[in-house]
Amino acid sequence: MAPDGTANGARRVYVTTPLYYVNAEPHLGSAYTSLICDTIARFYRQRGYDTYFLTGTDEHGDKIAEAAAAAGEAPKAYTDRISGIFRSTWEASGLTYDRFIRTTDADHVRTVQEILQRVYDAGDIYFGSYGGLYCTGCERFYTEKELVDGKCPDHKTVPDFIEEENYFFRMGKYQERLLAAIEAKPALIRPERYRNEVLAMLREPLEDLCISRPKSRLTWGIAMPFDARFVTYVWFDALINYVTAVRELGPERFRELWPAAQHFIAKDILKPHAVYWPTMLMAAGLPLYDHLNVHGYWTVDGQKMSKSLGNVVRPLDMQAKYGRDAFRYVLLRESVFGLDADFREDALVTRINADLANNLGNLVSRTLSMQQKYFAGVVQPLGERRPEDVALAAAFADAGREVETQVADLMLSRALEAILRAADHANKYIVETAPFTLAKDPATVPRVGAILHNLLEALRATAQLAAPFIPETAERIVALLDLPADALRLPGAVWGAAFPAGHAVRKPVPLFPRIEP
Ligand code: ME8
Repeated sequence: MAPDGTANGARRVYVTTPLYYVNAEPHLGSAYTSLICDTIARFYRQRGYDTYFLTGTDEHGDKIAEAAAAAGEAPKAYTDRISGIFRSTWEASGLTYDRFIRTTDADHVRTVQEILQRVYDAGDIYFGSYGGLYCTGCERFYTEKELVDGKCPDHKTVPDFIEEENYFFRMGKYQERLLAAIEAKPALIRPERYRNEVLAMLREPLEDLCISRPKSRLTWGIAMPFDARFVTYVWFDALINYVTAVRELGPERFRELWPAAQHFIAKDILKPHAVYWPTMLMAAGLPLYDHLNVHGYWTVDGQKMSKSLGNVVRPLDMQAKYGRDAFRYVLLRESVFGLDADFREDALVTRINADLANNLGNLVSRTLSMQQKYFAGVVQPLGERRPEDVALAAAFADAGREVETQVADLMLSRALEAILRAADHANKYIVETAPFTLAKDPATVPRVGAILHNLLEALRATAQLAAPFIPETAERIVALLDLPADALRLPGAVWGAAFPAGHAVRKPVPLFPRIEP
């Protein structure tokens, strides 16, 4: 991996979420992947990278047709409605995506058909008959070996035996090439545990993939361009969205952005992204994505989240109750990328109080209130730097370096830990330098001004480092400091150069009021 975590060190990154099925509304799981992607996109944008961020909805196939029927709606009306809920939820969550794509969009339908035709013309799609165990929930055939006690491991239902004529993609033909690609680039699929899982899958012979559904059984799909009696299998359709979005930007943008693609998914959809998708790309003559980033699963109070258990966590409810940044902070802080995590509302409250109210919030309010009290808000000269001032600046420089390496490795919780550690250092600096005591003696008042100036720099540095993770808070801090919004851009001003002589900062307002548990 290039040190900056992106393709060949080219300062470009193309971030994608999965296209969520419209058979459910946004919940903790989809919010988590989307928030991670937004954080990564903001992070690289802040560093001046050419960044493109894609999200959207997956709208074809059996599962969606069934959900529409259950809701008593036509598929088109149903998918318009639920897709709209996803879009408005992400907008209300402050996600900075460049496009919200739907698999029913005309440009996507066209791209899928073009790729199908290309692969067909190249001889990698053939017509044949197949009988197998089919899980409607997963929309795929299972081998006996993959089933657990004869049931789908995900849906715990017994798959139906289905035999029919269909089109098949010669996936098996690409097994060796895929293996070689994964071996040649260790970070292609990360973290390593998922790479190993894929390598284990590829130790078994790779079968061809059934990529059509007869219209007699399913009409809600993209028509096969070479045989109108069939629609396209939903995964062969949906995965192509990642190409559709950047292809629409023109050939040059496609060449630039596509090799910088970083897909973010959870482990549930590892096989389609790590096996189907790269082999499809090979057959279509396209380069592979840069990284497949796979995270774990959230449970709620130790249980799988489900409608029937009534424990579905809704992002908009959480944001209304605790605030956008607080919810976002907790999800990013309480999980290690790649591992499962458990969501508990009491732990969320503890985390908000400890990190955001006590540590970060206090630092902001103490600094700004002393600045008001002793100097009517006006920033004082920095004076001669003492060892404790140098140590404070160094703590933020260290945090800055740590944030870079941790984000490149997707360790967002560690990056946040580093930022909060620096903020904690600043709180301790207040205790140790005791400006409130020094302010009582006119002879030491200039030192009070210098201490507070250092603290204002600490606030600016905190806002800058935290901006991709808790963007609204970062903007509020910068507004309280009365600095222009571009103070959040990187690289930032050197320590001591951000506040011109005579600059005044605002009165404090509480950023994160303590929550009573
Ligand atoms: O699979 N914890 O859509 P989907 C963490 N349409 N993440 C979770 C989660 C949980 N409990 N539940 C869901 C599909 N997710 C296909 C994708 S892509 C071309 C097509 C997140 O609506 C996580 O990102 O079932 C997971 O991979 C995704 O939602 C599955 O979304």
